[in-house]
Amino acid sequence: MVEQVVPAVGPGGTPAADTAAGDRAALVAVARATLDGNWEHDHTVPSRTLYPHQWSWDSAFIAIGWAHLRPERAWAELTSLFDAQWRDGRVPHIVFNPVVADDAYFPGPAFWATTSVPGTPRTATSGLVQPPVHALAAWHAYRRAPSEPARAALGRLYPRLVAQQHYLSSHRDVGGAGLASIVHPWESGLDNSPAWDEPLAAVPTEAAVLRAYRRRDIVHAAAAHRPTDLDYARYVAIVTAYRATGYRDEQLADRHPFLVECPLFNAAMGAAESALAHIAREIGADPGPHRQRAAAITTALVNRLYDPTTGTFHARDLRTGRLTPARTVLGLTPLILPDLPTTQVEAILVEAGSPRFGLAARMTRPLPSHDRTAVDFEPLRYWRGPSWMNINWLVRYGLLAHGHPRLAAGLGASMIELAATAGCHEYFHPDTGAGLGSPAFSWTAALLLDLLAEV
Ligand code: 2M8
Repeated sequence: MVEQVVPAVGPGGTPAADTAAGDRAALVAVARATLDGNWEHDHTVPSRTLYPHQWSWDSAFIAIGWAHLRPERAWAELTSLFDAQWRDGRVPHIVFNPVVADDAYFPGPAFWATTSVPGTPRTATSGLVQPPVHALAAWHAYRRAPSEPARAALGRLYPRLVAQQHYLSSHRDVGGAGLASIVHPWESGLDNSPAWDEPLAAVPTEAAVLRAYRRRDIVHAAAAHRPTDLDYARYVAIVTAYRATGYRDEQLADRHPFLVECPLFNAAMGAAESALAHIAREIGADPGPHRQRAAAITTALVNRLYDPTTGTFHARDLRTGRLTPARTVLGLTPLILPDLPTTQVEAILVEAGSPRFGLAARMTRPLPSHDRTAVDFEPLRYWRGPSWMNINWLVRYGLLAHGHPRLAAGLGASMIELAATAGCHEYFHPDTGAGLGSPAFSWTAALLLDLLAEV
């Protein structure tokens, strides 16, 4: 059954679209109802139907929303995620809820088989990671609702955030240039982005893999909005290869079929060091090493992933050594780095303001996930065109960090308008603004709350 599209509903059951777009209280009520409905003991599921477990970068964005409503849940959210951190420091991209049926989500715990791997928690998890936006989110959540218990929670989280960074910089610097490689499109968070088309096409698949499992995503969402069966076969093949090594990273360079340096993943890793510097100062630790690492990651990102001929950032495929050609919204996200040089900041503003993305002080729709003018732009298929709240929130955060409040205000207003009209959907049609995917999606609600706190 395809999940029903539910309009945003204000208090008393009034559709939010009927209320004034600026009806802040009604929007807060919708966002609160979404987060409350998805809260599960010590974490928030992204969606009750499509994603019934805990997801790593979702929890980071969700914690920001809880900071506005119930700060203790922000810290519970991050703490439960980091309780599943592996001994090597990796924070798994999915933490499985043991009471949810194994076949409620594919690939479920039996497929990942992590509990028999040394150094893993008792709870079943995936073996992959997601963009390390957690330090940035923890610092942002703390600033939204500072208190003594919050500072204590931040202090307990700090060594775990440091271990997360250490895992990425030591185990995942496959290219040897100071950036982390992702080993699966799922690690990017933008799973189906055109940025992965070339490296993914080179992943060998066998016909047997295509038949050996049943997808659950297309039970809850329209198949035309989701990755194709061939994409899924490749996703499964990559996990199977990694799982066969016990999720060890030592031989990634020699054997692994998918190795890419992603602009967002590495921008998040650099921004995490800047956030850790703030956190360290707040809790009485030394911010110096974090500042140095933030500067080094920013330099490596510019050297490795910025293309002066296109004026934007691209992903680098380590199997071919080439930058992938797609101009996706990933290219704009290095703006979250506070020390990004002026040349790249200005280039990103040009790219973002072009017809490809449409950033302006007055704009109707938020940024799409892919270049609107590209032949492979697909307004309905996830991460290949639709607008997503988390990526727009990150770009807006970067605009503020680099002193562009008018552009940030234009982007923020378009984001609020989207949720006011369509509700807290997972993603949105980039032209019509229609809600797509899950109709009660947690990070949309959480980041809407954060935006509303500023208007
Ligand atoms: C989507 O990814 C999962 C796999 O991790 C899926 O498609 O089944 C992505 O949008 C990802 O960024 C997100 O974290 C996850 C849960 O919301 O869903």
